[in-house]
Amino acid sequence: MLKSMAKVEATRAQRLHASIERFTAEEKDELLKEFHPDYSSKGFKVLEVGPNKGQKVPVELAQLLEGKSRLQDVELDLEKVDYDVDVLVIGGGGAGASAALEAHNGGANVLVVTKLRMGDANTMMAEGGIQAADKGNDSPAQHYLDAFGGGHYKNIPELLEELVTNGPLAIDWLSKLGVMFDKEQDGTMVTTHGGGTSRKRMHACADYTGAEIMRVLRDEVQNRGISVLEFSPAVELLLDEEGKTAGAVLWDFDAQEYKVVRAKCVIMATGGAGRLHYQGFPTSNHYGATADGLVMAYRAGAPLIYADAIQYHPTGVAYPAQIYGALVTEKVRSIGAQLVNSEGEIFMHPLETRDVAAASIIRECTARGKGVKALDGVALWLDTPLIEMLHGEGTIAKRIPGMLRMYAKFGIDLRKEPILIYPTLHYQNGGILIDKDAETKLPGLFVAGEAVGGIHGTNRLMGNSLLDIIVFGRIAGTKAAEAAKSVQLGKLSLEHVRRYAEEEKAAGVQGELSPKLLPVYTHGRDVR
Ligand code: MEZ
Repeated sequence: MLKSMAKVEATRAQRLHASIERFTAEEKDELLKEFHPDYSSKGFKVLEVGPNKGQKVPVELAQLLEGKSRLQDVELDLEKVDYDVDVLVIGGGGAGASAALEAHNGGANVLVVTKLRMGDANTMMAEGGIQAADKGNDSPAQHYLDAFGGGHYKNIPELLEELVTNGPLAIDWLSKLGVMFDKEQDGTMVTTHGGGTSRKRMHACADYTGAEIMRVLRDEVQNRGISVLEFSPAVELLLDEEGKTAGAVLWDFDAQEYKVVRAKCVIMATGGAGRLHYQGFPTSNHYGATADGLVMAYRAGAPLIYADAIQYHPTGVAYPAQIYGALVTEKVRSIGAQLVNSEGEIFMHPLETRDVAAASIIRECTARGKGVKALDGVALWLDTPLIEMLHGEGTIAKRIPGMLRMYAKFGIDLRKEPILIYPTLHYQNGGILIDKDAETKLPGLFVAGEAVGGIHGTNRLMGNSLLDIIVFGRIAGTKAAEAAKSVQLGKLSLEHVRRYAEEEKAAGVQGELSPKLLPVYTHGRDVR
């Protein structure tokens, strides 16, 4: 490792202003097919039951989608309703909070339920920024083209249009609520590039963007007096006799008992799946990211889209072990750090889109044998001292203080030495299919945030996730509150869960108990 680091140091000055061509479309295609984990034949299983029967999903997700309901052998009295509300929001991250605020604005009686604490979510861990085309040289149309190309032209056009046209409004809404975006002396927003952007439209709060947004949204939910139940994950959706969404069953972690919520509309905002560790990858995700919303919605009949498209963030921590898999924000590259192999060579443009960058790093470490041994695997260098050579002393402390602090805890000063990285499981590009009102095929079920599929095609660009949680969170809240006004619910039912179990039995599949709720890190021993 030290010999290779010496090569990085020796080549730094000559690389300082070096530029490298982006890959051509053909090169990208080849690279992805050969090296991106989404193309692995081993990592996927074809579903045998449910609305996406016949389509492939990661094996770990299939285990849950084709799993056994936690309520399968439980006697529940659905006449005994513990909470009766207009709008139930499942999930306490940025999408859930935004949805709750707008549903509350719409006059609905809102209940937010969350598996861990309010704000324990991937939103909190988002670092580099939020995209919005609000500068003079930019436009939502330009933003659309960037995201459409990055998503391999598979983004659902009407969802992408909602995302980009609402971008400037989302920044304005957040600013007015109190989010402190980085500004120039004259008050204009500081904006930077991200992978695949043709304009500088990444707005940031240093490298704590998600934490700052979540701080403000959580405060606002609390200040409005919106009811929040923490440590109360939903385990199954409830439908009524006509098949309309009618609430959910919760598991109360403290009381160790099930609770019944009747709701005229439900907003699923349960986030991602990083803690399923697809193909053995580490993850940048928070502890609760176990695809619970996908499982519940799928079992109730809502189709998924692009559930086989997973995002591996190119720069996860590969060393030291204590923060293995944690996120090294893309902003580090956008402000000048280069990806460098064991020989001190640059091998790709630093701002390729994430799928291409991850595949290129994997190729360098495997087929080309130019990785650096780190812990039990191989890694590449991210040459961070270049940042201050380009922009002057103090830039790192000002622009990426979180990164500086994270590494300093382990005696690594990234102003002076490069860091070791490797792709980490970061985001599910796919999820539950919605329309532009954030509603699924299941009447009364809305979705927002990472649980949604289709907005980003099969590869999301940096900063479009913090944007989508706000845009579609707000849409879901507004539309659910509106819809709730005319909903007449019938008798609550879990008949769909029974029917799904029969379908599984007929197909001969039986995966794990699901939703998973919490990941297990006890080498096979479940200590719960
Ligand atoms: O959108 C993201 O995933 C993001 C901003 C991540 C990052 O690199 O900081």
